[in-house]
Amino acid sequence: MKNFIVVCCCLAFSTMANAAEFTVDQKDKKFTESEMNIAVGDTVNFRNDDPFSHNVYSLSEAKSFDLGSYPKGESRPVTFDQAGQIEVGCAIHFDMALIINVK
Ligand SMILES: [Cu+2]
Repeated sequence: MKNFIVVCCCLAFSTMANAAEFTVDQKDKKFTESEMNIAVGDTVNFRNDDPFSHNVYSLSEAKSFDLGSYPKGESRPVTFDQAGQIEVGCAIHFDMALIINVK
């Protein structure tokens, strides 16, 4: 029973250690990446690097979210917990687009 508990703790720790964190800037009314590939459990920080507000949202089935609007210098994270293709946009600037492939 003691060994069983030790193994479980190691598994939980390695899963957390494998999760990666990325940052995508919003600069000149564009996402600094147009497409990115990440793994289930990874987090993307969306940072506004323009001198005006941006929004970040997605209506995709694998991850639907709305981070609201926020000003320059602010960053908000999203953890992607399900595999799929996620289309990310800005509700203020309709031609801003980013595809995230979660595998
Ligand atoms: Cu925008």
